[in-house]
Amino acid sequence: MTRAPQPEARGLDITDPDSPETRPEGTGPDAGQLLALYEEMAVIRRTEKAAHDLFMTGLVKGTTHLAAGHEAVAVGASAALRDDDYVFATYRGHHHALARGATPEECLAELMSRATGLCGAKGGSMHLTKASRNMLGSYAIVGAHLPMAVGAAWSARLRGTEQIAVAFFGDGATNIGAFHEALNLAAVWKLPVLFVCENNLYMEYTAIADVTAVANPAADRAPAYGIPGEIVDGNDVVAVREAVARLADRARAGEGPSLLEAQTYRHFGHSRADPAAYRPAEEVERWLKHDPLDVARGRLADLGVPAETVDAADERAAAVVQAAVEAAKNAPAPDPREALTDVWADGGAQWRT
Ligand SMILES: Cc1ncc(C[n+]2csc(CCOP(=O)(O)OP(=O)(O)O)c2C)c(N)n1
Ligand SMILES: [Mg+2]
Repeated sequence: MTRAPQPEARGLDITDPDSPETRPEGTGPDAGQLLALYEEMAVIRRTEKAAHDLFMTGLVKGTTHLAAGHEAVAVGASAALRDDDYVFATYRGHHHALARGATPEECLAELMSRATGLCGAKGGSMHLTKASRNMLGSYAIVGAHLPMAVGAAWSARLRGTEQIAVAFFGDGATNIGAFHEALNLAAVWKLPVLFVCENNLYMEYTAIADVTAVANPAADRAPAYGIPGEIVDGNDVVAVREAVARLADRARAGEGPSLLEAQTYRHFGHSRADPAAYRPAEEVERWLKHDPLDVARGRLADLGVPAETVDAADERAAAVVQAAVEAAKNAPAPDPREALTDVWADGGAQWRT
């Protein structure tokens, strides 16, 4: 099959780190805040690398969809949200669970089916959920959680809480019916929901450009629903934070939903041992040079933060994840008697009878 030309981002050139589009002006975080965001991203990167290594040694069963490369989307967005806002993610959702307060130990234990896992080993890699922090799940059916986010936003509206709901999804979801249904209903009811597409240029093994009629698969669909559709450099934590803060304010103020397309790239294949050989070497190289951690390092240098200070943050992240790997490895398997707990809202299994 002939590959269609790759879509070019509107007004965004990832090869030029100093372009105004990749370094937007405005009220960015101060050095301390940015260093904290950097460290969060470093923890996610190392957790994903650990998940990969544990999978390769047979300690993670099933499959994993790693978000290494997508860190700035989760961390930037989370930094702009209230603690009680609702977050919905996909099977590529480790970064969102971590950004919303799950610990590396909880996540890795869940992947290794340990009793101490985030969901007591009932979820696994594709279903990380931290309900206590309103991270209401990771969903394996492409597009399925967008209408759920609309429901959460509707609930917030009815309760008058000024919470918003954020649905993170991949570029592939933009060709799914549920995406269009969710956008339409959210727009008609002016609900406080933010749709964030993590456009990493590929679905499983197919380039989104090969099967999509418009160049920007999410943002270009927004006008059809009369809502704002923006593109942001998804590898720039500051740019993501700024865009999400602005669109979240809009939603909280009753002005309705928005669609944000965050351009990013996955460092691993789609899942498990996919070597992603279908991606052109030049494309991979270009995106790896635009690594979210390096972009943040560049911004920290601009703010006068010495490289050793950033290295120290990396070392702290490495120590946290190393300790998490050990703790998860040493954690017990779940008790079979727990198999039917926490499968229903009241924690019981009465619904079965
Ligand atoms: C409704 C549905 N169709 C097909 C699949 C199989 N599938 C799993 S992941 C995936 C690719 C989705 O790509 P994208 O939305 O771009 O997300 P990414 O994996 O790039 O994060 C597909 C087709 C599925 N899980 N659900
Ligand atoms: Mg994709």
